[in-house]
Amino acid sequence: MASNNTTVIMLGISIAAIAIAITLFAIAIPILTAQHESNQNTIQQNSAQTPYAGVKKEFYLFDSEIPGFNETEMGMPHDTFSMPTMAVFKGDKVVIHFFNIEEYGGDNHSFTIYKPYNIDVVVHPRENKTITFVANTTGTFAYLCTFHQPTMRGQLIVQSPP
Ligand SMILES: [Cu+2]
Repeated sequence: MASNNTTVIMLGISIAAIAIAITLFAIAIPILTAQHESNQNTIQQNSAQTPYAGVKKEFYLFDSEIPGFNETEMGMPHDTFSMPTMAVFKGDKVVIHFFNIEEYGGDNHSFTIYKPYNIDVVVHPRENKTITFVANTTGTFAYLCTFHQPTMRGQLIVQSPP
C-alpha cells in the first residue's frame, strides 16, 4: 500500500514537472522571438537614424536683367538674379559666389535673406563676395536684392535630407 502511494506521488510529481517544463518552454519561445525581433528593429532604426552629414553646395550668382524691358513704362526695375532657385538639403554648407557685373558707376546689388538666416550682403559694381552659411532650417525662403524690388528675387529651398 505504501509502495503504491509512493508510486502515485512520484507519478504526480513527474507529470507536474513535465507540465511546468512545457509551460516554461511555451513562455520562453515568444520571449526569445520577441527579443530577436526587437534586436532587428534596433538595427534597422539605427541605420535609418544615421544623421545626414551635409555636403558643400556651391552656387555662382550674378545680377542680370530682363532683355528689352522698359523700366519707365513698367514702373519697376529690369534687374533680376541670374539664378531664380537654389535647392539644398538641411545640413548642407551653402557657398554662394555673388558677382555684381555692372559697369563702374552702375547699381549696387544685395543678396538678402531675412529670418531665420539673416543675410544681407551688398556688392558694388565689378565686385564679388562669397556668402557662406549652413542650411539648418527647412523651408522655402525668398532671397532678394533690397535695391531692385519686386523683380530681383529668388527662392532658397531647404529640404529634409533623403
Ligand atoms: Cu539689385
